[in-house]
Amino acid sequence: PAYAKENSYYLQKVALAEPPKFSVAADLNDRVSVFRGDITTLEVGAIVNAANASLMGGGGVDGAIHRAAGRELKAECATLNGCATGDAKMTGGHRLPAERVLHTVGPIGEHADKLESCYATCLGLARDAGARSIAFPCISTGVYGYPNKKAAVVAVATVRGFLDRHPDAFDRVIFCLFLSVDVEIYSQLLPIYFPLG
Ligand code: AR6
Repeated sequence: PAYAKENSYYLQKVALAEPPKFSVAADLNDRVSVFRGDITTLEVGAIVNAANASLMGGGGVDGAIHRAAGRELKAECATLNGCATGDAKMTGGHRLPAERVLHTVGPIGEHADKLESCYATCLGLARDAGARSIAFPCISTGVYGYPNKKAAVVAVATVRGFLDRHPDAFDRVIFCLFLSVDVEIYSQLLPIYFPLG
């Protein structure tokens, strides 16, 4: 996908222990936030679904989204011919409060380039569709087994890279966290990637 490449800089450059140096330091903090809870409750421009290649539903956040959105979502997904790992496809939100759903397929296991591509592709598609806000679950960290902290680094670094290049693309990018382990990890990472200045 076209959006993935431009963010690679941050992934190579940034080591966990070492705070990165950004050209834009302080003015993006108000664009990101953390929400702890169920992503299906969020009234945003787009929520992201951690789907599988069939796009026909499953467990975890995928199951929750399909239950909340209703059978019309599954009917729309059935027209999309599935989705490759690292790519994303968009549908309406149907009965969700969110306007759209970006269905992305995370890697099974630790494949940073594919996970980065999920985040970057969703951001690009949501922006192109006119969404002003987008909420991400912790893609691949459940059933697909990506280690939580390594996945969070990819997530936060990719969002940081995208917002550096497109600072006005979104009013808000939300990391929707479901587990306390992720709350702990993101509360450590976000001040590093989005320093207060
Ligand atoms: N809102 C927000 N986050 C949630 C919710 C929710 N309602 N429910 C679970 N999570 P997973 P994956 C968190 O397993 O690893 C499915 O069967 C969860 O705690 O949903 O990408 C698909 O069909 C975890 O932090 O997604 C695929 O087959 C995160 O969402 C496969 O699982 C992701 O966990 C995808 O696996």
